[in-house]
Amino acid sequence: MFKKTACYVISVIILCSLISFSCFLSFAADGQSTPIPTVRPTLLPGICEASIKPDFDFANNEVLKGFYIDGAMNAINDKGILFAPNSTNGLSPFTIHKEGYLSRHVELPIGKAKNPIEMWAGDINGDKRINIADIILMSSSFNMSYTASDQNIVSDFNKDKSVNMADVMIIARHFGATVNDYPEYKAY
Ligand SMILES: [Ca+2]
Ligand SMILES: [Ca+2]
Repeated sequence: MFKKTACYVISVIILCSLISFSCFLSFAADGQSTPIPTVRPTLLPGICEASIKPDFDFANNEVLKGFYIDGAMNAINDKGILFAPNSTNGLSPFTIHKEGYLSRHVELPIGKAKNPIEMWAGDINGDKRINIADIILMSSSFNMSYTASDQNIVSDFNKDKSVNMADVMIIARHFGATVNDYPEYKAY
């Protein structure tokens, strides 16, 4: 009788242990499968950040200076970093300008953009296209060199203090293009 009772008690203990262990495993499994909250772009106003640079190779970081957006002249610093408030719909349309460059319209999501915004040099007269009129303007300063650090010759795209064939090659990259020829900007 005693043995039978003992066996019963031991069986109950083992059974309870198995049930407890099973519950623990179930809980642990549930814990693992609980989806991690996804960080989603908020639709509230925020800050967007992106780097802006010419699409040609350059050695002088002076070329990164002078970009600006409408209504926020200081939103882009001298290193070409745009840091600006976003609108309420999650995307902010900006038009980026710089003297001598084709203006570019972009929409930026909130947060730090991965891809730089590339700008095309060559629109010297600012008429939203790169054509022969810009070449004629460039010819007026062709073969011109200068030394003054504060002098800004628009046709000197690579800022090597001289307007020469290197700048002609830069303007030739997108000769014939208008502001509508930029590809859609992908931030990521
Ligand atoms: Ca032009
Ligand atoms: Ca140059």
